[in-house]
Amino acid sequence: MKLSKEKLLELYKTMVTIRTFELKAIELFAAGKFPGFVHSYLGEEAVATGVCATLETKDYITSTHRGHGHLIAKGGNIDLMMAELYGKKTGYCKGKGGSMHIADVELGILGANGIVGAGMPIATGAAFACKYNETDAVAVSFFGDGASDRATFHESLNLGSIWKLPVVYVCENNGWAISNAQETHQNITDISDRATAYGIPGVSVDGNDVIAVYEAAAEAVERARRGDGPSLIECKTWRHRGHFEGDPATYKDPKDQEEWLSDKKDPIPRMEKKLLDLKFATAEDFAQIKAEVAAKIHAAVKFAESSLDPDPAEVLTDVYAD
Ligand SMILES: Cc1ncc(C[n+]2csc(CCOP(=O)(O)OP(=O)(O)O)c2C)c(N)n1
Repeated sequence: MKLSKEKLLELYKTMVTIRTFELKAIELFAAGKFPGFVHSYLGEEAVATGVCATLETKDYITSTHRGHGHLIAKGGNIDLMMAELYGKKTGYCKGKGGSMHIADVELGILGANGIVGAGMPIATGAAFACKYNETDAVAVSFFGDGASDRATFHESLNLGSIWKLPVVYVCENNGWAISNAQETHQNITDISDRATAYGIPGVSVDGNDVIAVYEAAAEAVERARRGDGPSLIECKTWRHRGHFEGDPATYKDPKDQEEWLSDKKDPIPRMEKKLLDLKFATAEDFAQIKAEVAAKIHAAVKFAESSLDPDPAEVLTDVYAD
């Protein structure tokens, strides 16, 4: 598959947007600017970017507790996400949800989720609705290596496969489930092997190579859209930070950490090298893209900081269905 220069630059810009948003969120959270939790997606940008670039607005995604990158890659509104982190009235959930509950149903973003593994049945249900209503939309579920041990994973893949649903299960294997290394919680190396048990295609890709992720996702999405059922894609990656902001991640071997953060492995310098080699961009182009993105994130912080707090009288509004 040959990707155009424009598409490759778009992938690069999306990864830079996620990284810049996350770096700013980390900085603001450490400065005590907003409450709650931040589970940073730093280092995993290529996964959300590569997968969502194969999707259309009508398609659905379910996200995780580490969800800012998924929302950005699916075209979510950065101002509303930042305002939600700040707990402001203008935020995606009117300030009541915070980082782990952001959704944008119009854009097919069915929600971040604080419950590990909860997105997979939701995506499976969305895919069932797509098939039942005879739309050609597909659903994608993002989840971690830890979540792939949950019953929800196995039940979803079983139902998805038996009903041939248009769904793609994307495992973001960042090597860790909190402080548990993959080899301490599962007796396999490739999580994609689990696809065999459900009779669906399973593939493991370099999750820090946005093009490899895009290509695997494009094939799986096409398969789902033409009615041939689900696929499992494992993207092998690494989270740069601790499990959440505040976790010193002393369980990581410093050598591994150094290697994964090096220009050879980090998805963004890797993409820069690719673009330079192809002569699709120069160092000045990267600087310009980064400046544009920084201005956008700066504007989002301004929007959030100048927004009103929610009215305490509305504390129960939107909490219960009528
Ligand atoms: C059902 C459930 N069990 C446990 C937790 C506590 N918990 C939060 S994140 C996490 C680890 C998730 O690991 P993984 O699925 O690999 O995702 P990652 O954090 O690496 O992105 C756990 C156990 C939870 N939120 N929900």
